Amino acid sequence: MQLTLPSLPYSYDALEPYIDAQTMEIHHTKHHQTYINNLIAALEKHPEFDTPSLQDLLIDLSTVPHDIRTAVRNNGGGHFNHSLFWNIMKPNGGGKPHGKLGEEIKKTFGTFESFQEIFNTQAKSVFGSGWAWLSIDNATGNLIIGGLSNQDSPLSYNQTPLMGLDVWEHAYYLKYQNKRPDYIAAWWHVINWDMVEENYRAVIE
Ligand code: MN3
Repeated sequence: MQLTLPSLPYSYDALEPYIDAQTMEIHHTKHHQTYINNLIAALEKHPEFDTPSLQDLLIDLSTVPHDIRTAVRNNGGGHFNHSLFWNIMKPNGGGKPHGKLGEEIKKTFGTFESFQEIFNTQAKSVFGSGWAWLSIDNATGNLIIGGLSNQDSPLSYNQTPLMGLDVWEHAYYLKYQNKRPDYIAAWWHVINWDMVEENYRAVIE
């Protein structure tokens, strides 16, 4: 399992003005790093536990020793979710998805705009800390938009995440304060649709 902080594929100020450099740096070097540190500390309590990949760990949390299961759920989820989050953003991103994902979004939600509206509503209505997700429901193969609390990962709910929006206050408070809807609106300008499409293809192909 990769238990080191992944490098960002762009600089901390690359997503300006939509996401500010200070937030990106603290989010990456402090928050994400802390999830990794706490995950390592939890797993060290059970050296006998044959740790699978992070993904497999989150897919089936029931294999995790009981006394560290919550720590693994929170911090393993934090590590996985943030690793995905950095990669589905890029400078000069945004626009609309093309290719198979674009087609599937239209098939499922009617138009890109209605998809966006449902996603925004979900992101705004996460109570407290959590994420909004676009995932594939593994049981049906359908696209699904949902909100999850804390660092829960769609992986633990029989879903495969394609993209997620971190709506913890630490993701936006320095620049947007209490105005989560403004942060959500700005975020659409930095989505890396090529990567979301790649995540989609990895599931369907
Ligand atoms: Mn975060």
